[in-house]
Amino acid sequence: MPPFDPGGPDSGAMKVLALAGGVGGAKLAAGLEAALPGGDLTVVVNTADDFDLWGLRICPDLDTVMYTLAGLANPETGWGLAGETFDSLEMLGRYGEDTWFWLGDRDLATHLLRTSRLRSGESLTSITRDLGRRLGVRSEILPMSDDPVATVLDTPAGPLEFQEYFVRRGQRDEVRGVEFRGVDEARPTRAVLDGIREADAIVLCPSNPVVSLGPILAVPGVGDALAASSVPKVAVSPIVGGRALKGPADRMLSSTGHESSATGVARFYAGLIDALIMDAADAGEESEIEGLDVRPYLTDAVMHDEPDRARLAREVLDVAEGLSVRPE
Ligand code: FO1
Repeated sequence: MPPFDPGGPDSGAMKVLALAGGVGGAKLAAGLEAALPGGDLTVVVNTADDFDLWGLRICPDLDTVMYTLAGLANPETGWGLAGETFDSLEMLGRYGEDTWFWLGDRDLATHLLRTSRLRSGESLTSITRDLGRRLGVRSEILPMSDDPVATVLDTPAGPLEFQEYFVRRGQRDEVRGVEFRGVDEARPTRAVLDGIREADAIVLCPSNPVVSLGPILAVPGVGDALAASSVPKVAVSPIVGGRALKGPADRMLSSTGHESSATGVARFYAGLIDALIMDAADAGEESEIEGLDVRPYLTDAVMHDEPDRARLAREVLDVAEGLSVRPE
């Protein structure tokens, strides 16, 4: 890709819809928010990692995006809150509970309130919007559906629920297959469909294609609405030099029959995306990606800090704008 031109067209006026999972998605969403004026970014978030613990509904990806956009995220882990304490968890341990999932004291407030409001019949969309607003988040954060979906992984140790696999067992099991339990019955929300319809550009954040963006695309009506949209669709590869930037996406792509490479990511999203932003480490794969009818753009796709997020986000918007003025 030619060097980014900060004097290019003004992307500040665009309405962008981003699809995101957890930490990687949240980082690019933060960059996109910085590059767009308030109200112009909608982030549709994976909820198939959600689960119940001690009667509380935990939505890790929604919270990771919300805390990140609120400037409250733990900078070391990317999930949870900065400066968090774990006294409640320690007390649960004293009662003999298995404290494998690190719920912080302040984070618990989010789960308590969300669970209580869900039990009173409020939708996850409405609760998420309100919590985000209360934390001062400018963008719209939307769950992919208000209906529960659960990722269950087929492994040699048997079927594992996502957090069981990811946190409790430290991603050590080989994933042979993936099921999004409940997805066929999950309904798309009006908010997500409106967001897709109103977007000037759609961004697939550098999240795990199989278990983070896969569930969003599998919600009946959502994948179709995204495919039917004629606006530019740009994905950012979470695979750099054949390896996942974070988490098990590389191993999971390979073990589920895909390729752990930028080309593998392009093939995963082929037919949906117009362009793939990939790291310069993957130079040499461009012609294969072009053969999939996906335009490759090489850049530094690793986000170490906030300036990296903002730079990558501006490059994404620049590519989307370039595609929207492209003659047919
Ligand atoms: N990830 C971990 O690796 N270990 C944890 O103990 C953990 C706790 C946790 C608590 C709240 C929250 O919102 C997220 C948390 N995560 C933890 C992250 C999360 O489970 C995963 O990053 C995502 O589900 C994958 O996107």
